[in-house]
Order: sequence, then structure tokens, then C-alpha cells
Amino acid sequence: MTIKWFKHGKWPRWLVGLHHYTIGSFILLVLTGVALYLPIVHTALIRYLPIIYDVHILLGLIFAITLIVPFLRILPAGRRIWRFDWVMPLLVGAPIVITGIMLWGVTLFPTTARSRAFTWHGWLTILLGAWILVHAFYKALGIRPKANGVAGRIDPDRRMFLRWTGAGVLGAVAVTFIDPGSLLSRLLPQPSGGVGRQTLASKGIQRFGAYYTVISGYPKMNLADYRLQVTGDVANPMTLKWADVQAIPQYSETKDFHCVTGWSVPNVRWQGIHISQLMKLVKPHEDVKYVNFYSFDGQYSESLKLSEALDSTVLLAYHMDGQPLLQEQGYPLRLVVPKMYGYKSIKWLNRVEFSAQPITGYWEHYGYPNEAYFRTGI
Ligand SMILES: Nc1nc2c(c(=O)[nH]1)N[C@H]1C(S)=C(S)[C@@H](COP(=O)(O)O)O[C@H]1N2
Ligand SMILES: [Mo]
Repeated sequence: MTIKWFKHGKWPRWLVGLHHYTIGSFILLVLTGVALYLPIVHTALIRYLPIIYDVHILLGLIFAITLIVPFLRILPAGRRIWRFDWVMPLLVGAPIVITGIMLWGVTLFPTTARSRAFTWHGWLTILLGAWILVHAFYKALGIRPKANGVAGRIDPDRRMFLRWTGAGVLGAVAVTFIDPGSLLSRLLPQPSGGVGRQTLASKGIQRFGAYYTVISGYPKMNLADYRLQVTGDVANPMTLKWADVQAIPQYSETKDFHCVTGWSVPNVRWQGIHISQLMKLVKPHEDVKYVNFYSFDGQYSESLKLSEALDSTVLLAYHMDGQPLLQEQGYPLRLVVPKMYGYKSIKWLNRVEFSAQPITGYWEHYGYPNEAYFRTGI
């Protein structure tokens, strides 16, 4: 009799269809998520990323609905289900959805909570993925656990649904706002020396979600060879050596950094110079409305309206958190536009052009908006 309960064919068609949809969409979510985040894949799929981003969010929202649907529909009475089949998607799926929504809602949540949400979004997905593999395995082998016990079968009802989903929601709030991860790492002994996490962290490496590049590798530059061209529609075009850049009075800004793909870094301290200081040197003509930026990686470019470029938070930065930029982060000079998504903050900057015309920036060419102020939504 118990075996009859477990037969697939006995489940209503809509529930079986939903089950297959959820599995398929989970796989797609993992693939699109990896494409957005993992630098190697990210670089390979560059031209498709804006669409991959939208697909990921759309699938995520549908995934959230598929988690809730069994609750809204009356579940067939007497169809017992293996307890973990019920618990895992709710307990782990709910915080994945919630952390995902936090990543999506850039301006709605504090950056510190969002940067933790990013970490947990990944780890919980790995956990759920691993469990789905285990699930697929025992299904394939036709293993039928005992009817009772922790791993036994139960009659799913709405109270359980609420309890497990609620636990997942609370869990999401706890890990993003209380951060047990850092408590844990303070209690655990820290690895000393070597190329351990600490060494990397002290270099600031762990602060950023990823070090992006659109070419293969990170371009290298000696300060002695470095030149910053300041050109365009100006009275007095100049080529600055590193010492000339250093001679310009330095400003400092502490701001959060947001990449459009979801990761954020709270309180990054940048030091560098303002674009208005370059303007004093080169004297742009009246008709200049845009500032265009070019990288010595030979590929990347960006463009800002003059008014945006003159915002007091915009810097050509050479220090981050008190240290010279890492090679991966744009050494020796990068643009920082804290009020816009990270793709505006062009690295390895070597040319600033004042112009009456904008250029189409690297990502803008692939469909990202020119005005990259933070937004929520597709
Ligand atoms: N030259 C260059 N600048 C770049 C990029 C790049 O690939 N090449 N990536 C941009 C994107 S999308 C982001 S989010 C930030 C990432 O900064 P980081 O590499 O210091 O983390 O740099 C921006 N500037
Ligand atoms: Mo980005």
C-alpha cells in the first residue's frame, strides 16, 4: 500500500509538470548565475550577459512562485512524500529566493547585508544543487525509505509548509543581517602566513566580488611608462606622466560599490583626482558636453555626460583602501563613479577625452544603459 502512494503516476499531472519545470529551471538558474558571476565564463559570454541577467531574474521569480504553488493548491490527501523532498526546497529554496531579491533590489537593502546575501545566494544554491543530485540518485535507484523517522514519509500539509518556509525566511534574514559567518570565522583558528585567506584579504582581494576583464588577462603597466592623455575638444591637450598625476591635489571618497550582476562592496575608500582638476589644465571648449574614457587594455571604453563626470563623488582613483590599486583592479589609474553600476568605473585608464559627442561604451554596445544609476528590475 505504501508503494502505491509513492507511484509517480498517481500524482496529479499539474504537480508532476511543476516538479519537472522546477528542476529544469533550477539547472538554468545555476547556469545563468555562473555565467553572470564566474569571470572566465563571464568573459566568454560577454555579448549575451545583459540578456542572461534578465533571464536569470525572470526564472528566479518563476522559481519563487513554483515554491509557493503547492501551498495555494490543495495537495492530494493521502499522497505521502519523503520528508526531505518537502523540506529542502522550502528551507533552502526560500533563502535563495530572498537573497536573490536582495541582490536585485540594489538600493532597497544595506550594502553590507547585500554583500552577505551574495555569498549565501551562492552557497545555498550549491547546497540545494547537491541535495537535488542526491534526490535524483535515490529516485533513479528506486530507494524507498521507511514510512516514519526523520528521513521517512509524511503527509504534507499547509502548517508544515508555513513552518519550513518560515524557517527559510528567518534563516535568510539571520545570515544577511546578523552574519553568523563572521562570528564563526572569529571563533575558528585563523590560518597564519602563506598564501592563505588572510594574505589575500589584507590585499583587499576578498572585498570585491570579482576582478573583471574583457581581454585575456590583466594588462600590466610600469609607472615609468605610464601616460595619461587628456585630449579632445580642448585648448591645451596634454599628456601627463605619473608624477604629473601625483602633483594634482588628492581627494578621497568612501562609497559602496555595486556591480550590475549582483555583488556589492560596502565602504570602499578611493583616493585620486577630480575631473574638474583636469579641466583646469586642458581648458575644454564651450561645446564640450561629454567626457569619454579609454583603457590601455585596448578594448574597454566609457562615456559620461560632463555634468555626471563633474559630480563630486567621481574620481580618477589610484588608491583603494589606502593602498595602490591592484593590477587586477586597474593599476595604476581607474575611473570611479560611485553613484552608477561598476561597469562605468573603467580600469587601466589612459585617456580622457572632452568632447561634444559621447562614445558608445564597451557594455553599452552590448545593451547596458548609458545612464547606469542603480535600478531594480529588468
Ligand atoms: N578596463 C576594464 N574596466 C572595467 C571592467 C573591465 O572588464 N575592463 N569591468 C567593469 C565592471 S563590469 C565592474 S563591476 C568593475 C569591477 O571592478 P573590479 O574588477 O575592481 O572588481 O570594473 C569595471 N571596469
Ligand atoms: Mo560589473
